[in-house]
Amino acid sequence: MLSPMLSRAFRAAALAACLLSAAIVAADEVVLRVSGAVDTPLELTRADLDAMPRDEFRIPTQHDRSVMETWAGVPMIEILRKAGAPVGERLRGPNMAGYVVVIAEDGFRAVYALAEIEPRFSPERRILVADRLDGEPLGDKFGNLRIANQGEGAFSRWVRKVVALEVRLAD
Ligand SMILES: Nc1nc2c(c(=O)[nH]1)N[C@H]1C(S)=C(S)[C@@H](COP(=O)(O)O)O[C@H]1N2
Ligand SMILES: [Mo]
Repeated sequence: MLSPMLSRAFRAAALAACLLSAAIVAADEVVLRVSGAVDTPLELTRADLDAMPRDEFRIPTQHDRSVMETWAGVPMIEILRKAGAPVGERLRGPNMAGYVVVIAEDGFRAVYALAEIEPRFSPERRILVADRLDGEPLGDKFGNLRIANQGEGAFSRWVRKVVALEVRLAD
């Protein structure tokens, strides 16, 4: 039998381990699928995203413009390049009808045109597939990934709980 003190310590340690494992998200978990009009469909893990070119920006929060927060992640253009989507020099002619459907775990979807994502067309705009807020993983409210989009007035396309990007050409 454990003494009451030891057993209390044991329970505290077990609880701490449990909380810790919830906070640490597996690096090899697939967090983003990229499909559709791409050369190479992708299944990206957290480690893949960590190894890609990254960017961040500081922006007033949606609900209190006097508070700033920093969103960090992989620019969506980098993910499209890696998948072989028709961006860069290929973004012309019929590919000008190209767009990305951002799909969330809850079924919410939002569309970004390829020309909004491609810096050659939209040098002022920054669209991240963000995985950190103020240096921390996003947590339950935002899911693994959230679109963070600097350069528009509303937050409706800041898709939370992003699980997939589907590249399409309009009919
Ligand atoms: N997955 C998901 N993302 C979403 C939404 C949603 O319903 N589901 N709503 C959007 C809208 S309309 C807004 S205004 C912003 C901000 O939502 P929040 O205030 O709940 O963070 O999230 C956007 N992202
Ligand atoms: Mo909204």
